[in-house]
Amino acid sequence: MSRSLFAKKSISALVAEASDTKHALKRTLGPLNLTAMGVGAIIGAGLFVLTGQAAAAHAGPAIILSFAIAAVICFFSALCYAEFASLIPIAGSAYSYAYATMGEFAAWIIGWALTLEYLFSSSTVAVGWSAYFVSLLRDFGLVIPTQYCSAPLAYDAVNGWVLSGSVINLPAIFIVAIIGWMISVGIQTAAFVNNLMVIIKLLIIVLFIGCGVVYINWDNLRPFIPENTGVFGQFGWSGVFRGAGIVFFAFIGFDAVSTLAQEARNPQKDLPTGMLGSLSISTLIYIIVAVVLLGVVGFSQLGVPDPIAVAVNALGPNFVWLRYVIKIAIIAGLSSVVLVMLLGQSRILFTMSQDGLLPKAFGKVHPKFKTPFFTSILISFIAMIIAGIFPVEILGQLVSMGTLLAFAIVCLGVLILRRTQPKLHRPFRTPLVPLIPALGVLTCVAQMIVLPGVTWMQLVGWMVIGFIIYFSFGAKHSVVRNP
Ligand code: ALA
Repeated sequence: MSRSLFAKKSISALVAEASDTKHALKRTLGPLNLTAMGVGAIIGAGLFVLTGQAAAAHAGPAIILSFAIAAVICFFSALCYAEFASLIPIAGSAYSYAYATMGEFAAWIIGWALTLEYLFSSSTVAVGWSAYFVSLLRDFGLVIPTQYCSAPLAYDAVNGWVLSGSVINLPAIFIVAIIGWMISVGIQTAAFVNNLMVIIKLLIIVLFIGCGVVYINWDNLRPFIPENTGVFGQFGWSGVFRGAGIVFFAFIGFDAVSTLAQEARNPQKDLPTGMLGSLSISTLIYIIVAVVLLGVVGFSQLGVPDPIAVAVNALGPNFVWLRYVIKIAIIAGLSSVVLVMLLGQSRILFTMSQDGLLPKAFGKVHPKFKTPFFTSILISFIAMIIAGIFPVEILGQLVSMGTLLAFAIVCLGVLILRRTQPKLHRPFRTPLVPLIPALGVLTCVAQMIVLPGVTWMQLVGWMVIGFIIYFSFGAKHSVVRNP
């Protein structure tokens, strides 16, 4: 039994499966599309919602430093992802990398953790989308009653889970439904819509920077690291690190590019470009936006769900038009995150099914749309339910937990494979091995340790569900174990 848990798939078998025409997805994505998919997944609620709150409560102007720290941690993982993606360009992403290096059980754990990342982040961002959408409608005099646009469940440290009095978050369900349908009926349509939304998102960010930069009051950025209040995490250096933990969410998504491996025209070269390119673009944007945001408005005013809107208001009456434009663009920008995350989730389950770890229906390609139709519809439905009933903070922390676990295992995988198969031809090589992967593992684990106890409990609960599914189905039907 224990030997079977460590059953590995050879890299050549993995690569051969990807070219199996019976389950072939359509290869249409080039480097630009892949980079756009990365930017589509990365820039979202982290920038448009969390930046202000993390600055106001934890880091002050030094949120700029928090972004830089979170970026460095993500680069460690991205460089490891890039090596694997060029070596094993499979839609299963980190799940497949673990299958090749650590065996089936580790692969299952990572696949299940990735579900926390992709499925739950699409729901988290849909909840952020709902807030901006409701606020935009309100600007036009249309009011959705609060009980139909917020979560019926709430969590607080004292009482645990309680009913909030709301009924359901309808706009969050609505956006997942639309995007879920879009990804189900064709990758080209989805990529086109994503590109459009990414362009809108980038244009508005450039517009915000362009308008805001002349209004920066450099005094707002002093002192750069406000003095600690005496409580760990409230300003000072501990606040900078706590801020980095929060804005880590803003970088999640570059790895989703690797799940599109089987739809990339030249995956070995273009996946590393897509991942590292989109992460670099996003890092640059985050730091510049943070400088402008905090320079225009003092950090103490930014503890709101729509910090960018607060900064635009501060620009004065000449910029009233920008308020509406910004909200519309942010709504588009958040939609693209939901889109790429749902895509990523469907591709992971698709691959797990082909390995026999999930029922065959998950691996079926629709004859006309050439997409994993059943999986796409099913996960969209589940994401709709999660988005409709859960509050955003709980979802966000859970996403970070699942992502960090996946990142740590990928970094560990690079260390293992370099030792076990040093001679493999790696089209992209992580630099400075073992330093970079080792730092990747350490920094991810350190960030996991500081996440709240409740998130750990949820991770354990999630994993227990995963183990039940694995031992009752996956272990019995695994293709590797029962050839
Ligand atoms: N990085 C994505 C966002 O910030 C998940 O919305």
